[in-house]
Amino acid sequence: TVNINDNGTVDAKLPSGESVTVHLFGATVISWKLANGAEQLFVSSKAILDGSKAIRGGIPVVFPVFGPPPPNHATSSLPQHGFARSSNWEFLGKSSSESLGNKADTTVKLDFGLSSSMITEEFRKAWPYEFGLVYSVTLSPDNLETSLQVQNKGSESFDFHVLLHNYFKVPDVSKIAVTNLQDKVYIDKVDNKKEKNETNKEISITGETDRVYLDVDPTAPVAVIENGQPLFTITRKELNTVTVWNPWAENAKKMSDFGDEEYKGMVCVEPGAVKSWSVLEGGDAWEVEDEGLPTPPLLEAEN
Ligand code: TA6
Repeated sequence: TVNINDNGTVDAKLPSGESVTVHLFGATVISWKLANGAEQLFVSSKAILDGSKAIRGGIPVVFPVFGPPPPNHATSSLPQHGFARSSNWEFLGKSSSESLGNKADTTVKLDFGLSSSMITEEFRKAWPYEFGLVYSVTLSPDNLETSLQVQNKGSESFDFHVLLHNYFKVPDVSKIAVTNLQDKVYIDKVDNKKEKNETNKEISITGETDRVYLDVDPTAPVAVIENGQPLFTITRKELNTVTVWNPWAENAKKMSDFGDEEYKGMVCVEPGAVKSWSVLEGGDAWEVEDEGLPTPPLLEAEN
């Protein structure tokens, strides 16, 4: 079933019990539950959901710029992480497994759209390109897939970053690690953006962590593990960077929409294409995909 709710959210539930909720503000996935009702995403208890600020948690869609925009660039006067996560998207419709040609009702796909005519005057002035975004959220029993299609509807080419800012809910950040990033070069935003080489097979989070891993083979799954067992496995298509973030205690206190202790229950693992600008010629389109897989056996064991 799919419901369009009057609080600006769209939710879908599979017969087997899994569910997903997407807020039209930013097309932000704010809930993804497994059949046993276990919530997989972190949304701060202090998140603002009235459209006045990007939602603190879930899966914010970052476009057309990741991080603080660079100077002397078409994105320079946009806010950090661009406008997509802070704009009102429209629900384009759903397609369930029958129409996707799969087995009966094991998959539901929700489509959302944002185009240049829908963003605010302020954003359009800041980034005056004609574009169309179609963002798809596909729920099935053991995974959630998000994909973004970018269309250049104008005649001028534009360049952009894309990133899916996944906030994963974890029982205790001090007990988890992120794996499969060994030997990758990363930009350490906690250490003057120095480029470093990852030597750890398992990256534990013991303080403020803000690293952009570069040239990560999209076919190599990145996992969030606990006691050696994967909680989430993130696979990507086209997205060749992975950002790992946890604000830790001091920064958590500085964010009004982030509870002081909440950093202990989350980790961001953010697939993106943010190392360099992707360029889209007038009239062209570009598509990326990301999915985060929980591992039911552990989760069933855990829950
Ligand atoms: O993805 C990591 C990051 O770029 C961090 O540097 C931190 O700024 C985080 O995003 C959250 O950004 P936000 O604008 O949502 O507060």
